[in-house]
Formats: sequence, structure tokens, C-alpha cells
Amino acid sequence: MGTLSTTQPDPIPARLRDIAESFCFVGEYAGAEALMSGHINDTYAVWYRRPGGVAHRYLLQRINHQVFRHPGHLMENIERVTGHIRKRIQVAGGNPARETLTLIPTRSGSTLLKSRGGEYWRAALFIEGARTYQVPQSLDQVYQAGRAFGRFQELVSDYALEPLHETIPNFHHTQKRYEVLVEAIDRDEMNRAGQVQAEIAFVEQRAGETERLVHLRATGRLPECVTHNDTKLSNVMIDDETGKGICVIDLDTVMPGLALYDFGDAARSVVNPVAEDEQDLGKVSLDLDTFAQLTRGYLETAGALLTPLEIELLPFSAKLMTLECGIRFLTDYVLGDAYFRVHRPHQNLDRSRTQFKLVREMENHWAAMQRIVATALAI
Ligand code: GN1
Ligand code: MG
Repeated sequence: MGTLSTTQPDPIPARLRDIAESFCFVGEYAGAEALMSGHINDTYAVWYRRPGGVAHRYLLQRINHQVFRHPGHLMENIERVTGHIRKRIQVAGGNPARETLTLIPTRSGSTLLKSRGGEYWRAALFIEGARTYQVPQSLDQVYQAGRAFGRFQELVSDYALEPLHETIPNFHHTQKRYEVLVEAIDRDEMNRAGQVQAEIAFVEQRAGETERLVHLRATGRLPECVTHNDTKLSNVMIDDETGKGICVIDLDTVMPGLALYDFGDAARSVVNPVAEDEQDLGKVSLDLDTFAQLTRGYLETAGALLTPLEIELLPFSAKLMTLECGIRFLTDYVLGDAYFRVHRPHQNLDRSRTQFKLVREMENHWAAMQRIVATALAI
């Protein structure tokens, strides 16, 4: 895995135009811009101009195939899931072009392009008049994100086409994530473990919790369903005019999972009022109002799908997904930043620290989080 994604990519690869020309885009190529979002794939907007018309853009993405080892499987999943969602949206009288991803095929009819250099590319319609946010701008936005993630789960709850591939095996197997950290620390090939003793101790104290959802899933006490698995706020497009969460994007990790993964990961991402890599931990805190708004929105759209045990575990899922994310960032730091793209030294360590701070805050406000879920249910 070596130096994978540790450096900022060249903002616009020289061959981007050639890549773009392989897809069924309409009009003349008119330029490109790099969209620096996400820690894994490289995302660009490419502009095309119709004869005599204004320019419009498409989304072009290079799939990180060190992370997603089978890009073909990943695209099959996305085709299947968006095909299903599209029909549901049509039946509901919605606009599929804005409410789900619309893949654009290559000129040879595939949704995946393998370039001569061995890279994997895909394209989609650009959803205009909407944008994503790294950090919540208002409580209503968080409520809208909760509704959007819940709606996504509802839309895929009756998915019954071919079984989905597991695009990253054991993605939210928190216990295995912990074991990988322990192994990385034992090997300590980058000689970094010495600097992170406090973080290691923090995780060790909570090691027992890493197996809880894994166990409930394996024993069938929590139902498996199709889940998104990467429900951070920046994966919901918020409409510029209405402020509504219109489309859940980044479907790379859609696969069988637990509803709690999606709620928990969404909570992780919205309760922190500052950036995921904030260095001043004094600014990182648990915002209970955002937790309340996320919970309210999510239960409105997905509540009817949940079992009593799932509802009871909502606060725990928030804590566990935050701990898991912190474990993953810390592991990557110890391994030498091989997985999550970094733009500066210690960025993954800083990311892990914000997550652990949030975990501690959740522990300190446990009763309040439980009350919030109870209140949201009573409405
Ligand atoms: C990664 O690629 P991006 O930024 O959407 C990661 C998620 C993490 C997230 C943390 C495939 O998501 O699991 O929660 O970073 N995606 C993958 O910000 O590992
Ligand atoms: Mg992602």
C-alpha cells in the first residue's frame, strides 16, 4: 500500500480530457476542476458546452483501487442500487436525476472505464443547485441530513435484486478494526507507536465494546439490511433553494450491513461543530442539539423500519462508529498514512484525536443522548 494517496494529486491530470472523452458526455469539452472532497477517490467536475449553449458539468471520478479491490463489483452494486432507487423515486413522483446518482456510461456502454494506465474511472450527472457541507451550517441542515439518510435506508429496504457484493470486506467489523490496530502497533514499522500511547490506552479501555454489534449481527439479533456505510454529512446533497437533503451520494460502500452503522456514522459526523482534523481539541465537542436533530430526522423517515433493540442501541451506535473511525485513523497513522489521504503530517493522528474526544464526550453525556432518542420517539 506504501505511498498510496499520501500526496495531493495533481489537481487536473493531463489526461483528464482523454478520459472524459471516453464517456457519453454531450457537447464539447470546455475544462475541468478538481473537487477536493473525500479521503479516498479523486473527484473532478468536467465542463461541456453544447453548440451555442451554456456549459454544463459532469462528475468524473477516479476510483482508488487499492482501497476498492474490485471496481467492477463496486459499479455493479451502484448500478443495482441506483436502478432500484430510481424506480422508487419515479413511483413517488420525484425527480431521479436530482434524487439519486445517474451514471453516465462510456462510449462502449460500460459504467466503468479502465484506462491504459490501469486506472479506473466512472462518471455521473452533476447535480446542480445543491451542495455538500463538511460541517453543519444549521440545525435544520442536520435534521435534513437525518431525513435523507433515513429515506435512503427506506428506499433500499425492499431491494431484492441480485445480492450486493461486499466492496470492502468487514468494513464495519469494529472488532477486526481493533485487531488490525493492535497488529500495527505490535509491528510499529514506522516507529510511531511511541507517540500515541495515550490514544492506544484510550482504545484499549474500550476494546470490549468493539465486539458488541458484531456479535448481535452474527447471532441474528440485529437484522442485516442494505446500508450505505459512509453516512457523513458531506455525503448528502443539500438543495440550495429549499435547504432539503435531496440526494445521498458516495455509494461505494453500499452493501449488506446494519441500520445502526448508518445512524451511528451520521451522528459521528454531525455532532462535531468543527473539522474532522481539528487540531485544537478544545473546539471539538459533542453538540447535543445536532444529535437531537439528526435523530428526529432519521426516525421520521426510517423509524418504522427499526426494531426495539435497534432503537435502544442508537446512542451506542453513535459512540461505536466514532470509536471505530478513530481506530481506523489511528491505525493509518501508525502504518504511515497508507489509506486516508493526508495533506500534512500528523493529520490522521489529529483525525483520530477528534474522534476519541467525541467518544469521551458521548460517554459523559450518555443519559442526555438516551433522553434525546426517547423524546424523538415520543413526538
Ligand atoms: C472515508 O472517502 P470518504 O472521505 O467519503 C472512508 C469512511 C470514513 C471517512 C471519514 C471507503 O470516506 O469510511 O468514515 O473517510 N471511506 C472508506 O471521513 O474507507
Ligand atoms: Mg466515501
